[in-house]
Amino acid sequence: MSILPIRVLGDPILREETKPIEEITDEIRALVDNMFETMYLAKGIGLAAPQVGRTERVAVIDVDGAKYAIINPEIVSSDAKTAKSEEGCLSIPDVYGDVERPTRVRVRALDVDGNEFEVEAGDLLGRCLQHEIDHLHGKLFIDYMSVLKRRSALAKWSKEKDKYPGFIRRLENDPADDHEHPDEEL
Ligand code: K1U
Ligand code: ZN
Repeated sequence: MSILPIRVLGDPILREETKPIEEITDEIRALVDNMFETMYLAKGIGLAAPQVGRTERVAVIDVDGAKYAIINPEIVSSDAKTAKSEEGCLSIPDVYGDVERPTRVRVRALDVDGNEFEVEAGDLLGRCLQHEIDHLHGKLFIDYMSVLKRRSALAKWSKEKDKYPGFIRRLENDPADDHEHPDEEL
């Protein structure tokens, strides 16, 4: 498996609409595996394809062990009630802000075997599903912030962004993970 570079705010791919996946190939399954590995290393709870430079409609999520790969997801219903809570984004490191969203959503998607499933969720999982599906439509959490709060979030980002030349965030593997395991073959 591989750790994928993460695209950060300013890379135009984060603003593009994704393309539905017509056929779930082994290459798509490998992409999903690599996205999970990248998300875990980045200590995120979700990751969408545009964040790793891909235009396919797929995202991965793991909120407290509720683990999903969502292919061609759609929100089929959302609660009329909304709630505000703080969000972050692996593509806008160190910037946080409150986002108001429906408290619960029902999402229909395909899994990696092409089977349709639905998940209904509130709390952090419901919020994460909405955040990831937004990514698949070129929308970012900062788009929901008030003009003043977005301005201050972007001011913070303008101090951070030079750390990411070419709008690329390269994650560092923990060197402790690189030591050879005694049972591993050379
Ligand atoms: O898509 C992403 O950028 C991942 C993002 C997802 C997300 C965070 C917070 C609310 C909704 C969706 C992250 O995982 S950023 C990391 C983070 O802020 C976080 C990590 C663990 C628990 C809560 C937030
Ligand atoms: Zn994000």
